[in-house]
Amino acid sequence: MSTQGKSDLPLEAYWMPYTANRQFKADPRIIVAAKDVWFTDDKGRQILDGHSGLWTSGLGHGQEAITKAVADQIQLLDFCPPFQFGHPTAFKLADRVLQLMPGNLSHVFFTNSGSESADTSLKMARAYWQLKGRSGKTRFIGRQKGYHGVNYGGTAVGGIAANRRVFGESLQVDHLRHTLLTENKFCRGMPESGAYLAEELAELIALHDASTIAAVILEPMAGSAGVIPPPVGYLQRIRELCDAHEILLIFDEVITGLGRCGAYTGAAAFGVNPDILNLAKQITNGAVPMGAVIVAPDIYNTFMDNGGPNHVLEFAHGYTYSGHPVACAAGLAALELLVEGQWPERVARESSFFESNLHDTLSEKPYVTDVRNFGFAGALTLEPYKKDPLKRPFEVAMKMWEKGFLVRYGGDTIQLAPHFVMARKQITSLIEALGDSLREIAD
Ligand code: PXG
Ligand code: PLP
Repeated sequence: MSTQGKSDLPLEAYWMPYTANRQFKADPRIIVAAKDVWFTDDKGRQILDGHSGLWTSGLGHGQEAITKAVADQIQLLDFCPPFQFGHPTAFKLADRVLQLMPGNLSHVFFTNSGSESADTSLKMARAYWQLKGRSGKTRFIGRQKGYHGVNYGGTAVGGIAANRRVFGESLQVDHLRHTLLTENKFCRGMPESGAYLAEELAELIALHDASTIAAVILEPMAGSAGVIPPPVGYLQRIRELCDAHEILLIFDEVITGLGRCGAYTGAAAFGVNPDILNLAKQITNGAVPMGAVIVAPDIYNTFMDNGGPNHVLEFAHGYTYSGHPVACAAGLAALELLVEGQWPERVARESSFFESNLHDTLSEKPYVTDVRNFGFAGALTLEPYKKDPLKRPFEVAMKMWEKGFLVRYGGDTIQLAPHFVMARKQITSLIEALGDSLREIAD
């Protein structure tokens, strides 16, 4: 069936985010409905969602318990000022989130997105050291290929060149080398080799001195850059160095959090606990925008202990929509489903099926130069056209859309993120369609 055809929509006014606007408006891909693992497009076609929305909706779309919780909440309390006032659902959700968090993480600050979580966590880290009387600790360390959203702090610590270079410098940041090593190509799950790259942190500490460094921020497994699982032992060594030098460790778990890695957090999956852990996306199953920053007791207590008189606020930060009642209701319902259905456990059990299917079907296909996976996340790197690494993934994704499958393409990669609830035969059909698409663009 042709996917081409004029749209009746007024396409011009909307400046679309992270989108090739000119190409899209010439050949629009309009989604009008979603249920379970399926989208419906404006031609009435059923599209298998191979990316859980945008890593957001692992439980499947249109979950009735979430829809109902949202409807009930909006009728009861559509808005509550979050500054100096509170509503029950925010406290309940914070408490529920904590039960799923690793280590001693103890307090939850709500945001509306992963980008806001990133900037909130960076501001917390700097303010924490100020309050401790260590005001020189202001620098941050990120990692090449890291993604921490699009606000200024997240852009500065991020390490995807195309997302940074036109925006100028803002924070003082150094970047660890990424862990995408040639020797690990086609590795299944976590690579055995590469923990030595954590020693770069020791070198940066020697260069700047720990007295100038506030925090290291990392995705435990890089997501947007195309699924880069950490080498065995790498995160452990980063944690040791942070402890030895009194540097906070922030895990950006916007993708890895709440099931994708076959555990409630990447921290739990990889066995390393951060001081600050950022969530978004899956916290409401994508139904309502929301993010969260979860901190260790020492961080919260440092703010409380240095807050001055009781009527003075301890952290001059917050969003109009922090802990929005409708988002909190969606979050409570989504976490209830996640836990009741034991979906992270299913991801852990089924990840070897996904892994072998992905590697066995796609490793030898045209243009595939690498395949990587962990949990229910997988990516291919494709051989670039001369001077244009972006074009081939675009062509493959368009071929997939024609066939009735949605996959994410970014940089020189194609990314797959099956829903936690996706049936084996649907996973197989997604991966086979990708293999066919690669063969067809090669013809
Ligand atoms: N941190 C991480 C680790 C993310 O993956 C953000 C922060 C920003 O979240 P918001 O909600 O502000 O977008 C993200 C978002 C991709 C892709 O292609 C992934 C994201 C965003 C856009 C594209 O994988 N993740
Ligand atoms: N800009 C102006 C003029 C505002 O009044 C506000 C919030 O009151 C903001 C930006 C920040 O908006 P938000 O709290 O939704 O991030």
